[in-house]
Amino acid sequence: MNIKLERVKVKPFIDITEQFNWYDLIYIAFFMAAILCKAVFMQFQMHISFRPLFSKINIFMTISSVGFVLILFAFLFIFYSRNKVAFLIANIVLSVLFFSDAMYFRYYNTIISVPVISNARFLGSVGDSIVSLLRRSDILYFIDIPLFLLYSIIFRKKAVKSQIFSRLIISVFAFALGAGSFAVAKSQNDFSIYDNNYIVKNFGLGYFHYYDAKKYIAENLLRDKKLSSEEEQDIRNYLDKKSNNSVGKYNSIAKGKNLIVIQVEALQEFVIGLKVNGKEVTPNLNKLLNESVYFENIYVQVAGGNTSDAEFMTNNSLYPAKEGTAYFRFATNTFKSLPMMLKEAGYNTYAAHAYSPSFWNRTEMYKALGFDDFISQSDMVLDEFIGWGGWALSDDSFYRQTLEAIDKSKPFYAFLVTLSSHHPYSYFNDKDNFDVGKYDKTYLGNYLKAQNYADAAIGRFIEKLKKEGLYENSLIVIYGDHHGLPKDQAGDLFSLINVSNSKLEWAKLQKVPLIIHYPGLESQVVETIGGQMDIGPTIINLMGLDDYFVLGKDLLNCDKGYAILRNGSVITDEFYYFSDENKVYDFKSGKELDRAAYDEEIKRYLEDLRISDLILEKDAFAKMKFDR
Ligand code: GP9
Ligand code: MN
Repeated sequence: MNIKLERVKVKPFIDITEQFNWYDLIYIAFFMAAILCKAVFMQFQMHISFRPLFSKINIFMTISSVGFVLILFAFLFIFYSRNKVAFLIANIVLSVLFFSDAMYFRYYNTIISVPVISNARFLGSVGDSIVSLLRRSDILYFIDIPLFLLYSIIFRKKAVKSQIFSRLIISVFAFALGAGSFAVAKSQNDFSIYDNNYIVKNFGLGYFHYYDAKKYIAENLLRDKKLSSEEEQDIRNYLDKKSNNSVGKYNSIAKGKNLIVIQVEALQEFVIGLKVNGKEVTPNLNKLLNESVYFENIYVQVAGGNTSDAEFMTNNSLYPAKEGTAYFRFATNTFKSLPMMLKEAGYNTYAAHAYSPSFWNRTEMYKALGFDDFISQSDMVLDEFIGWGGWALSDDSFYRQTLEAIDKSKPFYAFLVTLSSHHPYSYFNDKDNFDVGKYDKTYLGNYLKAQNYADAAIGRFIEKLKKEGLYENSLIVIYGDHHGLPKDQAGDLFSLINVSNSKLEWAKLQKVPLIIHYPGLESQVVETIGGQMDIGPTIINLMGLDDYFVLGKDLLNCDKGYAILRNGSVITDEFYYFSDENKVYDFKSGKELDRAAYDEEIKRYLEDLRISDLILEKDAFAKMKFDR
C-alpha cells in the first residue's frame, strides 16, 4: 500500500512573523531594554541602589522593573503603528522624567512625586543651580533617542498587517506577566509607605511613579474635595469662636526673638525627675525646669504619622489625618503654619533632622509648611553614630552641625527633630552612660540610657547656645514626639515607677514633657491638661503671632484643660473617655461614670476632629478667603 504522507502545516493562533515585521519587533525589544536600563541606571547613579548587583533587593527590584516595562509595553502595543510613534513618545517622556528624577534627587535626595509638581512654586533654588547639577553621564538618559529615530527611518520597509485583536491578546498577556512580576517583588518585601526612596530601592523607579500617581489620583481626583458652603461656614464659625485675639497672659513677650523648638525622639513624661538608684535620668532637663515653664500633662496625640504627626501638630495645630499620614496625603495643601507666620515676620526658618529627607515625605511637607531650608542627613557629615541600632547620627553632632548651618544674622526659627533616642534602644545595651541597676540589658533599661544620652546632648547644646549668646535671645521649646515604650513593657515600667498596672494608668502614662524657656517667663509647673496640638498656640501667644487658624489652645491662657486623641478618646481633669469602649472613667479614682451624663460634652470636644478633618481633606485654607 502506498501511503502518501502529507505535511500538515499547523497555523499558530497568532503568527507574529506574519503580522509584524522583524524590524519592528527588534525596535520594541530594544525600547523595553532601554527603559529598563535607564531606570536601573538612575537608581545606581544616585546610590539609591547599591552593589553587589545581584543582592536580593536588587534582584527583586529588577523583577519589579521588568514588570513595569511589560505593563508599559502592554499599553503602548495597543497603539502600535508602522512608525512606532507611541514608543518614541514614551521613550522621550520617560527619559525626561528619569533625568529630572536624577536632578531633583541631587538637590533634595528624593524622587519627584506628584506633590513636587504641585509645589513647583517652591522650586526656585533648584532652577538656579540646574547647570551645576548636570553630570557627564546624564547623556545616557537620552543617547538612544536619535538611534531609535534613525532606525525607524532606515527600516521603514514592510507594511504592517497586524490586527487590533492580536495586539490586544499580546497586551493582555504582557500585562498579566507584568502584574505577576510586581506581585513577586511585593511578596519579598515589607511594603513601606513611609519613604519614597525605599519604594524606589525595592520596587524600582517605574513602579514608584505608578504607585505615586495612583495614590495622587485616589486622594485628589477620586475623592470629593468640594467644600460646601455649610462646611465653609462651620469652619469659619469654629475659628471665630476659638480665636483669642492674642490678648492672653505673656502675650508677645518673645516677639522678634529666635525660636528654637526641639522635638525629642520618644521622650516620655515619666522620665522627667525620675531617679534610678538615686541618679536622675535627665539631669539637664531637670535643671532647665528651674528656669522654665514645665507642662506636665501633655498627652500624645499622634496617629498614623507618628513622629511626623507630632511635627505636623506643632507647626499647624491641626490634628493628624484620620487615616494614613498627613505628611504624605496633604503635602499639596495650603497651610497657615508657624514657619509661614515667622517667615512673614522676617525670620529665616529651618527644619533639621539627621535622616533621609524622603522619610515621612519631609522634603515635600517642609516646603508646603514654609520652611526655607531643610537641613537633613544629606547636608551633614556623618561623623558619629549613636542610637537607633548604631546608625543614627548622634544628637551631639546633629545639634552642632545644625547650629553651624543656621544664618544667625537675622531672627530664626529652628525646628530640630532628634533621632538618637529612637528604638530599638539596643545600641545602649553595653553602654555605661547611665546605671540602670536591675534593668540592665532590658528594653526599659536601654530606653532610659537612650533618654539619658538625649538629655546629655541637650545639656551640651544649651551650653553652646549660652556661649553663642543665643540662650538669652531665644524662646526654647522642648517636648517629646510620642511614646517610647510599647505595651509589652508595661510590667517593668509600672514596677519602676511604683504604679499598679491598669488600662487607665497606662493611658495616663502616654504623655510627653513640654518645657518652655524664655528669660521673661517665671519658672512654674503647669498642670493644665493639654496635648501636642497646644504647643503651637502656646508659642504663637508668646511670640505675638496670629492665633486665628489654630485648633489647639494656648496652655498659658485657658480656663479648662483637655486633650482629644485621634481615636476619639477625650481626657479632661475630670474624666477619661475611652472611645474604644465608649465608656467614661473618673480621672482620679478610675471609677466608671455614667456616660450619658457626659455625652454632650464629649460630642462638643469631638467637633474639633471634624473641623480639622474638613480643613485637611477639603484643603479648606486654599479655598476660603480670610481678611488676615
Ligand atoms: C525618622 C524618624 C523616625 O525620620 O523620624 O520616625 P518614627 O519611626 O519615630 O515615626
Ligand atoms: Mn519618633
